[in-house]
Amino acid sequence: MDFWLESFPRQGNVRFLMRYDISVLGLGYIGLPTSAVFATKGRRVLGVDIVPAVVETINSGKIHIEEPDLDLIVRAAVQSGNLCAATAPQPAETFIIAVPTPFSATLGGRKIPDLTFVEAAARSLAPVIAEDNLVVLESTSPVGTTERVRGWLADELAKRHSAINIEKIHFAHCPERILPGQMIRELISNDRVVGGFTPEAAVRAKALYASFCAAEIFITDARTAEMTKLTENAFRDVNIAFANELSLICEKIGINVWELIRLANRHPRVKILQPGPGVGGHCIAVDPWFIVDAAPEDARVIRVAREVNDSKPKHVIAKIRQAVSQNAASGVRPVVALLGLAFKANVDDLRESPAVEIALELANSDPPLQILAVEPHIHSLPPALVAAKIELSSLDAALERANSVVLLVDHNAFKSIPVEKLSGKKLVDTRGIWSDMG
Ligand code: SAJ
Repeated sequence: MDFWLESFPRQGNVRFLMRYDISVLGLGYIGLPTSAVFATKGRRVLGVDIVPAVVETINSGKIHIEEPDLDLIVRAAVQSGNLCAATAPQPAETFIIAVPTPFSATLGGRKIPDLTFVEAAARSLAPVIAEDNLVVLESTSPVGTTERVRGWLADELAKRHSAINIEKIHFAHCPERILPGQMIRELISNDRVVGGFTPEAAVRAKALYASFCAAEIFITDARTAEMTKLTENAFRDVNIAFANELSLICEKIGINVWELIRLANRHPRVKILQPGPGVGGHCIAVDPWFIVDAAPEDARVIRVAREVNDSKPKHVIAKIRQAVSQNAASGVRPVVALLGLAFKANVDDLRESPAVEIALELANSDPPLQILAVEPHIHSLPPALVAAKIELSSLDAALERANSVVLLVDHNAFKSIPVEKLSGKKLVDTRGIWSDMG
């Protein structure tokens, strides 16, 4: 670890500029666990986030997201002195970019990737980068983004008349593969794919991740690594779309889709995923569009799968309206309990959640429906849901008051609801946990 006199952090009257082993840009669902795991392996890590509240929370040893065991490992990392956070990068041996890559606009029905955050992160390195540094792009990105990161940094260095030679900086893509809800375990135990802009960059990146990754690390070029990550998520999306399409077909012809899939999956080479109210989160609902954007004429199955999954919330809304109209017809004022708002089971993450889409659409219908949302993983509702007059309720209170109950997320908390608490209510089960109740 090197020190220069000048700035950060203050030590008496002298200010030191510290060079970290690793600096991680973006302290969200990927950057924070990655930073903490490196820090617990003895690396001196600076996490960088543009949101001051996030930086303060982490520096006080706490976390701003919900993920099993993450609080323990962040607290240990901060207390050891190996992890701290700041709002701007400092010099480091290695920089890891783990910022969001959403889509920005829709063009002819296609969603277009938005690389604004990656570009800003790449350019922000110009004041602190040094020759022989390694820059790793972890954010899931369209093919060619690692090369663009290099281009943005080169451009920024040129603007600053920097003497640093971009040829002497190493660039690699090392996409994360961890599953929310079991991130810490998967960070250590999942195989990784590392793609170098040059073979030397790949070797450097492999050595970096080998410090904590107990599984195999495979080396390739940056473009193949980018496409590998997109392919994994597109594969899952297509498989879920198949299950969602089956659920629509089965509903029409009177077959229990959950039983159907259970039976079909007894074939040794069949592994169908589960239907649901749609596909949410910041990965599977987004990444396949990066492939469609790259080759719109050829990515036909991938595109249709996205459309099938995106259309599922509308179908669920229609089913709920049908249940509610049956309540109304029998003279009862409809009160709808929506069980779950998160994008999937046992997480607090509401990003791109089909459950939120369904809740908002129902609450804003004419005449508006009274909606009780039950989400045990959050303490308050996001402003849009509050504005729509949706009420956050406990499970017991919601089951007491509602005459229609809709299961949107298969949280563990919902799996043990006694049958008698549901009797006499209209039920819509989008996850198949009550499917045997008829
Ligand atoms: N879903 C279904 N049916 C299923 C499985 C999932 O409807 O059978 C829905 C979920 O309810 C959720 C969405 O799909 O709304 C996505 O959930 P997920 O658990 O499939 O995936 P993510 O988004 O939490 O994490 C994925 C993972 N990718 C793959 O499994 C190929 C993870 O390994 C990646 O690291 C992550 O995307 C990412 O960051 O890209």
